[in-house]
Amino acid sequence: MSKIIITCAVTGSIHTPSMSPYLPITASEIAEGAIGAAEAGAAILHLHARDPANGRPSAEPAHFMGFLPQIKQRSDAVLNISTGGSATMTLAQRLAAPKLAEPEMCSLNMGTMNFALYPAAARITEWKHDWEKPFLEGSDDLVFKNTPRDMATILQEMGVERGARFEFECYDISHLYMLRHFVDRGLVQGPLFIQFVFGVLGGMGPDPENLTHMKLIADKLFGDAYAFSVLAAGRHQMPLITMSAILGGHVRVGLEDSLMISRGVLAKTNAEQVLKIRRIVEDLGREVASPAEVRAMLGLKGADRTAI
Ligand code: KMH
Ligand code: ZN
Repeated sequence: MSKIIITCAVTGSIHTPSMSPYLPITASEIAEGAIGAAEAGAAILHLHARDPANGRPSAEPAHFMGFLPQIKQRSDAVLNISTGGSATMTLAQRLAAPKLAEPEMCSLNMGTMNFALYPAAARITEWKHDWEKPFLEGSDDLVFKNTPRDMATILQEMGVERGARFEFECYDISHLYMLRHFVDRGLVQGPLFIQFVFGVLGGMGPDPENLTHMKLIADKLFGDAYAFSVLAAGRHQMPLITMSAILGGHVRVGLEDSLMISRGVLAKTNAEQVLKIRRIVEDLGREVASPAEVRAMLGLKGADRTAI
């Protein structure tokens, strides 16, 4: 089995400040969270930005540039900037910071879907900021738009024109066939890094059968031209990424995907989750890949060719 890639998704755009006091919000919190995760063994850092004043998901390049240079200076990890942003953002907003920073990696979401966050609102009794409740409750009538034209635009503007490689976010079997379509169109070249995403309400559920089936279909569609990673939301995170490690896949942790470190216990840092999965996978006999090894595995352009 190949060395295992640990990705850490530091803050995301799903969780809101009232859900955990440990959710990184300011530039220094995001930078410290990312650097701590890298020091713990994360080779790829998946990054979103937030408005430091209230923790709201932000597409502002200035908010990204508040932490990107620090992370680059203080770690060798691969910087992977989300092009997904939040479902509330336009594509132009979602691409503003990635186009400016020209990172080694970007995420690419492989289909339009529902991205339902509203069930979480019912569990919050005290709100820190006015925007949180409507943000979460409004997701019952929100479409996370990723049309083929949107995907082609991202592949062109981030891949062809800026040399980024992709974390292909696949929430469903249909997304694998869409990725195959873009391979056939010549807009995507291997080695492919495919993120199987479980437990988002609007995507596939966190059932182990879905993981084995996603792998079965990805094997059929991509042969040995791909590597898969797994992320799972909330309490499903550790069981499913452990299953990925057993199946020869890679793993993603981070407070973007789960706020917990164990049942009923909030994670205080991203590094805690990195260290937990690192202990598990090393006990299973997997060796953790370094950023340099990940760059070789995924054919990345190198940290010196970013604009950060
Ligand atoms: N939030 C995760 C479920 C993206 O940033 O492009 C998927 C994700 C999407 O990370
Ligand atoms: Zn993300």
